Amino acid sequence: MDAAPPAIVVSEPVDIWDLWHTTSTITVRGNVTDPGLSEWYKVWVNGVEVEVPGGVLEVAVEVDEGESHIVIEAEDQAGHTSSGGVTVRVDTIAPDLRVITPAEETFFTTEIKVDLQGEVSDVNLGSLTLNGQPLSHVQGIFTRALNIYEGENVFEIEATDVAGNVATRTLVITKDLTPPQYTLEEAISGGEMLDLDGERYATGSGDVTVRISLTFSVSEHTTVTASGGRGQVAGTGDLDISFDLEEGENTVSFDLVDEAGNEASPLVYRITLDTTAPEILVPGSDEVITTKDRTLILMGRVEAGSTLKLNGDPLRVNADGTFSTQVDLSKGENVFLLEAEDQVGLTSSLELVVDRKDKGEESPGSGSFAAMLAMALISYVVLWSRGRKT
Ligand SMILES: [Ca+2]
Ligand SMILES: [Ca+2]
Ligand SMILES: [Ca+2]
Repeated sequence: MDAAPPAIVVSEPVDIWDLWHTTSTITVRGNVTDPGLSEWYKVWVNGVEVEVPGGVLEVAVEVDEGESHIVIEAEDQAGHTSSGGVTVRVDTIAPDLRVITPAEETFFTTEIKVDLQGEVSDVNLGSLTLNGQPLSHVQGIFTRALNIYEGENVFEIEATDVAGNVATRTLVITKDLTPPQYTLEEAISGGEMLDLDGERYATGSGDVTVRISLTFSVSEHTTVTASGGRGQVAGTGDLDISFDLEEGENTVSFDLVDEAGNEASPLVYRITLDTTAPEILVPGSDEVITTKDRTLILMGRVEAGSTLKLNGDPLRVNADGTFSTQVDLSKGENVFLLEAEDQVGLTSSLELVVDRKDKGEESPGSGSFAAMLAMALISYVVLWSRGRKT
């Protein structure tokens, strides 16, 4: 006769109030035996019948987040029932740990302190630490002024719940007080570069765009910005910026800034592009000049900075490009050859023919040729200045 109900013994998990599990699948192990020696008995775990071969109980149970009781029930052939179980605590969710300030976790600064503010939450929050030391919080809100030293500063904030789930935020704050250092290399395409008394000049055919490439070899991560929307480049090592030259003076300034915001002293890059041969302008030179005078004041203008030769001999040119000289005239046709060379070596020439008539001969126009020439030159110079005004 079967007089005793089945006996339930749970060996795993152990019911300890502060033992938390980090998984929702719990393996229940134990023994269910029937001292009454029924031919058979049945076992249920959380209402689901399970096999207990040889009385050995081993079953995986899905439990909810938080505290749950796993119920084990048994019934023998004689109708005796018994129940047992175990209470388990499950927390599978790591703390929600957020850094509100600073806004970025990795950045550069020149500051001596950075304010840390953040928030942590977990239904079973355990500890909160900063670099391994306790970090106090009020209802999950924490604040701390972080001291920042030259170089890299690493701050690890770690929140752990009672089950051992961990959330970590790492701040890498680099303090940098040194502006970027750099060396500069220049290259030109579509033309040729010249150094004239320390000033940069470039020349070309005028048909091909002349382009300058500057390579900044920087000592650290740097952002290089060229003025006038000519480009921006950021990075380490060699940083290239290229831009087209316009005829005349090109002035481009470059700002170099490191990641902490330190600025190198700005580079002002100047280069003058000259692809134009020096134009020689002598009023009245487009036709044969006739005069009865024995001398002629030869006046005109050439590109500033050019050298000028008159029939092979150097002729002084003023800083503004004007020139003037008195020439002797022979009877009949006098040919004057003006040859100009500008600063970049471009050349041009102008031939002037003056016909000196005898005193008795008719000469066209009224007044002296020199007066006519002077008038023409004045109007020409006015026009020229207007045209070149910048
Ligand atoms: Ca948790
Ligand atoms: Ca720096
Ligand atoms: Ca020129």
